[in-house]
Amino acid sequence: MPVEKSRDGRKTQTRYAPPESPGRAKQRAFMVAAAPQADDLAELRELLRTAGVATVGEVVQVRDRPHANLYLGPGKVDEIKPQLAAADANLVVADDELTPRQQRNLEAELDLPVLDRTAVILDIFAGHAHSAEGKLQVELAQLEYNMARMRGLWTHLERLGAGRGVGGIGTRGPGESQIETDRRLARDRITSLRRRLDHVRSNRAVQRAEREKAHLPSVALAGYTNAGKSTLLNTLTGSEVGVRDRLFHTLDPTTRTLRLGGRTYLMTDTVGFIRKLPHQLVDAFAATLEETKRADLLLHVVDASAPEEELLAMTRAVEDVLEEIGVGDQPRILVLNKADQLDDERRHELAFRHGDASLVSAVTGEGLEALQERIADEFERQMRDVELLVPFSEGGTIAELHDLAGDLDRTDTPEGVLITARLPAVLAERFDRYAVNGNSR
Ligand SMILES: Nc1nc2c(ncn2[C@@H]2O[C@H](COP(=O)(O)OP(=O)(O)OP(=O)(O)O)[C@@H](O)[C@H]2O)c(=O)[nH]1
Ligand SMILES: [Mg+2]
Repeated sequence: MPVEKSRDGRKTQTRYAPPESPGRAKQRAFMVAAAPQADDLAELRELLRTAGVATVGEVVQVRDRPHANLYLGPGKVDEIKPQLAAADANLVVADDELTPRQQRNLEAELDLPVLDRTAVILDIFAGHAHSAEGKLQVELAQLEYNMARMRGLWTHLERLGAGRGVGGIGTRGPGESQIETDRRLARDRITSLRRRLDHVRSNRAVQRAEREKAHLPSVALAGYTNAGKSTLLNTLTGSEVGVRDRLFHTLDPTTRTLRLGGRTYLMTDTVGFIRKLPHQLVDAFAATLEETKRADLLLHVVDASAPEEELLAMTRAVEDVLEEIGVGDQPRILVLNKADQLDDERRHELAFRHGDASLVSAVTGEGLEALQERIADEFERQMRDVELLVPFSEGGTIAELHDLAGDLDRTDTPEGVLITARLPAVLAERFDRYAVNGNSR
């Protein structure tokens, strides 16, 4: 074994691996996909880039559905072997979630580690989770993903054991019992994670209940990952939420206050969506997306610099998940972001195809004033005129009304403060007990 001296004088041993040549990525992934139509795998490349993996080649096999045992057809698998060698790939990544069997067989055939899209996404989430809840959610999703694979490994070993006579009457193969133990440990861990998540969530429910007591009208930003949701939140509310040209930068919902026309709103930034979102994550993040469900108004943010077909696919992917998690039919505004990236022709096309959308740029500020007016209008449409008599002792209520109504008329009378204002209908009910002669609508 060669012994080298490192620069600080300590001796280091290098095992097998030759010294890395500078600038050469450690993980060199070759991307494969079995898809009904040709695809350029740009999104998988972005996912890998976000995960810190270089891509050195790609093959898409057009077929109705993936091969049950191998994902790609056997002929295709033979065909790519020399390509993998030529590209010097040390990792193969499939653009779909593989069954444990597909993964195992493909690894055996290609003699390289094989990962799938779900594993890449889970890895990114694991790297980006900061809050206690986010970390628990990601660990839970990872365990559930691994459990399925362990089960595959387990039946695999069982078969090996049976075939080779490992074990014997009444005994279990050592591999098998180890995996049984691992599975039991994983199950215990899943139970404990679920319990802790419940606890964290009930805390968040308390916070939310408090916010709801304040009854500020709320707006949620939802949309595909990298669409510019956080940037928009920052520009509109003057905050500094993290923004990066990476997928799934935001995992935890962040709420800020937004002032529009003298009124206060709450605006929440949420986790981004992606096509073929691993179902483990949909489950894990359903509670986080609860914020989206509870918002009075939804801004669906789309990256308008994408080609039309991709834009439609991204929009659909988001709508599908929203539907899946049971987001009802609360009012939404489609926000086409990154307008600064568009030429005149594309602007016209967008105006023609998505006439009711707001075209904005969170970076240059273009269109934001109009968007703010639209937000205010949405709430205005559901406004009620109220006339209230609030006792002097209830200063808090008066302050709250100022916040909610922006402009209001107040007259001091011997019985208290007489207030006339326009309030969002959902909030107006709260003040019914102060109503003078019933509130007019
Ligand atoms: N040119 C341009 N770039 C933008 C605009 N808005 C956002 N970006 C860029 O798009 C990238 C993603 O922005 P984010 O705000 O992090 O996107 P996000 O939707 O929050 O993404 P996730 O949190 O990953 O889901 C960043 O590099 C931003 O600078 C825009 O209006 N114009
Ligand atoms: Mg974000």
